[in-house]
Amino acid sequence: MTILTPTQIKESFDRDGYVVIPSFLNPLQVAQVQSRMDEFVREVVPYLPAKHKFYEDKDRPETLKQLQDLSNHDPFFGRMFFSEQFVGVAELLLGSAVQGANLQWFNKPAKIGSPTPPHQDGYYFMLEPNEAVTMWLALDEVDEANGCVRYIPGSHRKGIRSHARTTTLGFSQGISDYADADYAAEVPIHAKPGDLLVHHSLTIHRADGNTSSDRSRRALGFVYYARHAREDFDRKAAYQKSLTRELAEAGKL
Ligand SMILES: O=C(O)CCC(=O)C(=O)O
Repeated sequence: MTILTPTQIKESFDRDGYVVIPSFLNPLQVAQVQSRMDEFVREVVPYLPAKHKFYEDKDRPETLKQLQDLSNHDPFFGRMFFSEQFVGVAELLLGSAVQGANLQWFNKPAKIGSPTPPHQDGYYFMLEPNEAVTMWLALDEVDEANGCVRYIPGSHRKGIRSHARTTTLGFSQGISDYADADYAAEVPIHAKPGDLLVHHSLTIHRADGNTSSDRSRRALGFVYYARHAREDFDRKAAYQKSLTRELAEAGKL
C-alpha cells in the first residue's frame, strides 16, 4: 500500500478537488465505529428529531439512509468529529483553521438505496468564501455495484453550477444541466472500510443507487468550513424551514 505524505495529499487535493487517503482508520478503529453506530441506530435514532433521520421508506426502519448532526447527538461521534486526526486533515487541505459544521451518516441499503444526484456541497452550504471540505469515510467495501462516489476532477476550479430541486430525500438540490460530457469525465472511486475520500465544497460528485443484492453502502460524512468563511444563516434557515415543512407535508419525515 502506498502511504501518501501530507504534501502529496495536499497537491492531489489542489489539483483534482479531491483526494483518497487509503486506510485512514485501521481495522480496529473501523470496528469500533461500526459497533457504536449499530448501538446508536438501535438506541438513539428512535428519539432523534424527524429532520435528522431519513428513510427510503419511513415505515420500514431497516431502510434508514441518512443521519444528520451526529456529533451533537452522541459523545463518541462528537470526539471523533473534533479529533486532531480529522480536523488536522481539514486544516491541511483548506490551509486555514476550520470550524466543524456537520457529521452525517450515509447509507444505501442493498437493492433500494437511491442514487445521489450530481451536486456541489457548496451550493447547500451558502458560504462566503465557499471554502469547505467534506470527508467521506467508507465503512463498507464500495464499488460501482453498491453506489460508489464519482468525482469530476478539476471541477472545483470552475465555480458553482446551476442546481434545481430534486425528489431525493437528503439531497434536495442537484445540478440541473448535467450532461454527457459530465458523465464521461467522472472518476468512480472504489473504497475499503477505513479509506477516507476528501472533496472540496465546489467539487462535482454523485453516486448511483445500490443495485447489489446484499451489500449495504455505509459511510460517515465530516463537513468542515474554513474558519473565516461566513454562513448566510438567514437564507439557510429559511430554506431549511420550508424544505422541512414540504417534506413533512409530503409524509417523507
Ligand atoms: O454518500 C453519497 O452518496 C454522497 C455523499 C455526498 O454527497 C457528500 O458527502 O457530499
